[in-house]
Amino acid sequence: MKNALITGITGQDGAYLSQHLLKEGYKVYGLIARRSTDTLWRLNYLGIENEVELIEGDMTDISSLIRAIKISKASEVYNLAAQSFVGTSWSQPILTAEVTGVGVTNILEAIRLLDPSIKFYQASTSEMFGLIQESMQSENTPFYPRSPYGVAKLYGHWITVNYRESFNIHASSGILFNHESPLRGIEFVTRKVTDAVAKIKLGLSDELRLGNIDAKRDWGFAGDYVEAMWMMLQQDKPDDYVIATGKTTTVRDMCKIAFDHVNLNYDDYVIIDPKFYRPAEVDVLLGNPTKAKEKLKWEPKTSLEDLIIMMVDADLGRIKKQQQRG
Ligand code: NAP
Ligand code: F7E
Repeated sequence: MKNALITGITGQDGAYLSQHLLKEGYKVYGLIARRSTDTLWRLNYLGIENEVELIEGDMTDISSLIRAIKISKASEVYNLAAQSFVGTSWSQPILTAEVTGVGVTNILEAIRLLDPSIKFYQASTSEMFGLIQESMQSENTPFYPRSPYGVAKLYGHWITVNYRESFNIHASSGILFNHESPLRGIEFVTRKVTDAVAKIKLGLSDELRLGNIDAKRDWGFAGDYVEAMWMMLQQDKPDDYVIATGKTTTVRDMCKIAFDHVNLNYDDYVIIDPKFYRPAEVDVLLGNPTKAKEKLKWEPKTSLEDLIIMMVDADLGRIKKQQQRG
């Protein structure tokens, strides 16, 4: 049996990746940061809370990472932990740099010191392309990050490449475009929309305040994307891969899909609120997943329509349950 360690196990991707690795027969360990509230709701939602082993630790505390690697005896480490909300990265730029950027070096150092044969996955992002330099972004497109988050992730990406080249570590960087699910944090635009649509439909709200709805994103389903992470670590050689659908859609059209699903007109409820504009915007992202298709045999399985409908239905179900509980 193989052991895996996931940092960020309580996040959206951490939950789906745990589920996938359990299905593949792994013993799954997760790094869990100390918080004053319960962070296990996603593992709970998937019914796997008791199937994973949690080890306390923090990306900014290298001794806790060394401890987690020793306890887990992991042969694969998936680094998903991050301050991952772009908006917050302007109000907490230094925390974002320390967790999302330097945190990657902390875990790579822990691997280098303990056992450089451990395979490593870094959760890189399409935000590194930012102000896009090519209309479709691939592994060869130059980067131009537009937020403190994007800048921190670019550091994480290059330090991963550097440890691969300097120390021969099997370290891969997945450049993942936006991926969503019913487990997405409520601050991200898709979930903000699907939650609001459910509340409006059930008479609990009558408006949805958004920022730049002309922004375009290449959105996929998180459940599909975690499979690509695992596939990268099963390759003979480490590498960088773009994971995307190859389709881009405006926030406005994504809203339409969500409202249409419950027979409402988005125009009657969406209010543009400049409070949600960003100091520097990433206007459009569109990924080219050809390399992942050819080398990993990975393909996205879920359309944006199916994804948004899945999320609206999950939010409707959640809110109805809460109402029944009173
Ligand atoms: P998420 O839901 O925000 O999860 C982030 C995880 O990081 C949570 O488990 C969080 O723990 C943990 N974390 C935050 N600060 C930490 C710290 N100082 N020490 C230890 N753990 C810490 O993010 P996600 O959507 O699953 O994304 C997973 C990774 O992929 C992230 O690195 C993200 O930046 C990257 N990414 C995401 C997307 C996307 O579209 N989802 C696309 C490209 C890349 P708590 O629960 O305790 O806060
Ligand atoms: O914004 C616009 C916003 O916050 C998408 C993270 O997982 O994916 C995510 O980052 C777009 C932006 O995701 C609102 O301005 C309009 O153009 O859902 P988001 P993101 O910033 O693309 C990447 C790949 C990551 O790596 C990140 O970790 O939607 N938008 N109005 C809004 N966005 C939000 N959040 N809220 C609004 O009201």
